[in-house]
Amino acid sequence: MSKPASTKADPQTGTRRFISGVVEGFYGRPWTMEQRTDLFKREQKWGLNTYLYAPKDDYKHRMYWRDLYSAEEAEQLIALIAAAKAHNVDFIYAISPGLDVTFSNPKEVAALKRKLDQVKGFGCSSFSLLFDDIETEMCSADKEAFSSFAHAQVAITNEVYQHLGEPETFLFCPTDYCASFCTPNVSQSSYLHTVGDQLLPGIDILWTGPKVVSHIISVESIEEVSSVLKRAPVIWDNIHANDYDPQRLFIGPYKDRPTELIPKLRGVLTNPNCEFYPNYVAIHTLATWCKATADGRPMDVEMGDEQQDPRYSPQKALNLALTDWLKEFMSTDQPGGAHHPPAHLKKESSDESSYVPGPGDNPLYTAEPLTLDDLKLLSDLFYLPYEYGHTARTMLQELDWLKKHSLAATTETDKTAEWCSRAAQFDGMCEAVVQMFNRLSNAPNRSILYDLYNYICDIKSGVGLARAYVKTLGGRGPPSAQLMTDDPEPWGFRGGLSGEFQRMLPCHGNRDLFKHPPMTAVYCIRPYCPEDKMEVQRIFREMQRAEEGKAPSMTQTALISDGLSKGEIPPSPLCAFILEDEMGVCGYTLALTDAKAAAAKREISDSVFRDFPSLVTTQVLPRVTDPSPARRMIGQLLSTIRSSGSKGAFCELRQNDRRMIDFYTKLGSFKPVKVAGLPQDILVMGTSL
Ligand code: GDL
Repeated sequence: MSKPASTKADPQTGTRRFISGVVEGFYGRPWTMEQRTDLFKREQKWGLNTYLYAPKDDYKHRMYWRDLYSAEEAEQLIALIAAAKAHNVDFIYAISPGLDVTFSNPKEVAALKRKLDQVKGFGCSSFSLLFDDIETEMCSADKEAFSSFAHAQVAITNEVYQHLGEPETFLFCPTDYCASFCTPNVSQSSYLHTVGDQLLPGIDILWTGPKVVSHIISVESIEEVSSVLKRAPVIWDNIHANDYDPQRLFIGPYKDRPTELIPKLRGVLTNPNCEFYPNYVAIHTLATWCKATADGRPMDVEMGDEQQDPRYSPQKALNLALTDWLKEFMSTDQPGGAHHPPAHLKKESSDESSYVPGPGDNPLYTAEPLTLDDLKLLSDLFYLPYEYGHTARTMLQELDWLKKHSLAATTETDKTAEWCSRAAQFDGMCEAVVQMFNRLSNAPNRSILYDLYNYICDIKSGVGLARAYVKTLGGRGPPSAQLMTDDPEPWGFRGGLSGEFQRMLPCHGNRDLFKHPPMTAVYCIRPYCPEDKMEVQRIFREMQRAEEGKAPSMTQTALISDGLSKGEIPPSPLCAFILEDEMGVCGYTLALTDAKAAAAKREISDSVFRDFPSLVTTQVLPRVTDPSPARRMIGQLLSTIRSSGSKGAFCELRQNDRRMIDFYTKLGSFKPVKVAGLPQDILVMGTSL
């Protein structure tokens, strides 16, 4: 008898364990049974406990969800479920009926039960119903039977859950599975509220974070959604998913999810790259992350990154993963072992078939073995969806610099010494990519290589073109005219029709990750000083113009806080902060601890000041796409106001300023305040301190 899977309740403490592992939930070719079994072994070795079976393009998971499994398929699934058990991995069988199910038809509910009963008969005891990526409009029969789509989904899910005997693990994936899908937002989403209120408490809910592919998942965002869902979500993490772009692969570490999240979540399942073998890093680093707060203590004091997260350093986790992965690359997966050791290591052999060249013969082909640096470079080139690795960024920056500083004349002597030295360094970096490619293609483990092959070939060609271009700029190599027009081979114009379309779009190139790296933006929050007055005014005017531009016919009601932003009223001492990025001041927050005097001319009822004596105003330029710096800035301001003895603070917002209304709403603490006599276009939001 195998031990119970480890997501089940701990028999000693009775508490449910953190769900951790992998969801095979991507579009495209599903993994093979052999790969899945391999996955279970790894999960067990690395301390992960769950596998969610949800391959989007498997016939009987989604498109033909009603069809029962044939005897042959059943045999395979039974073996797979047994393999998961043998490795102490909880196998969760998911089904996606949402493409065409009629929720109100009892025959449909019966079909769903029949299918899941069949899988239960295969030895599976954990289940999941997925309603992601489906049409949200209900058919007329369902519209008659249910008051909303959420009600329909909840009804069928609760019924199936009870039919299966309330399994210990049962997951539900909502249609609005990330914040960006919620209307108008998470805290006001009626869909999520219905799910949270009516889904039976034993059912857990999947959530991908702020977006489908979330760059950052913050603690605040999880607290917000948990309060609506009335339970901690299980993260379905698409950070390493690559099914949306055939040129991208993600071999960077699990990152930008603070470990403080762990106690606030029910679990994390990563939905990684479609290619099985390159997921080594994705899964290994997730396992390291999950270990970070076992028992609430750092597992390995060495792992933490003092600056960022004391319990987990993505860089160190990556190094650990790559070191282990290298061993796997070097172990042959070919029957009989296909690896040829370098000739000088070959023992003299009497075996007729092993050829040893004679003195005048061609020497045998030898390739150097793959190194850890090769894998670090590979990871840097195929890092994460919102971030290139360090070397990749350097290469792009250098190419950019070399282009910009190349003189019109094309001879080498025209170039400065700096240009030449940087061009030589760039060439060296390109050569390292070629060498990495050569050593990878010699690696004994062919399965890993074949999964990587298209990607490394692609990057080798891309880098090769850039290299030739820099040679041309330096007056070496063929003139660029020849590079561009001389009847090139097809690899000279890459990307096919899709590439053609992309290059024709006006935004082509605007999203270069290295020019707008979301992660490398560094913000500084500092106290306001009188010299900032002009900058604050400038930002205020700029944002006011932007709002007027959106609704030009509306004359704007003057706000008390406008006086603060324009510098007509000075903020209270210590109650003003400035947000700066590399380009300069990009936001501010100002307050009056006692706003009553400033509001004297306005007819605001006294009750507002009784509950919220202080006034705050905040502006942030739209170039600050990351909401956290502004949140932190206002957090600092509120704590200063609190220490001044104030009970609460309010802000005035224009109804058409959706951006700032959204900002304050997402802070969570500010709530709309009813104020008698307020002009219609003004909204007041307040927070108690
Ligand atoms: C999605 C899909 C998922 C897909 C991923 C990345 C969820 C819940 N569903 O929206 O199947 O692999 O995006 O493209 O994430």
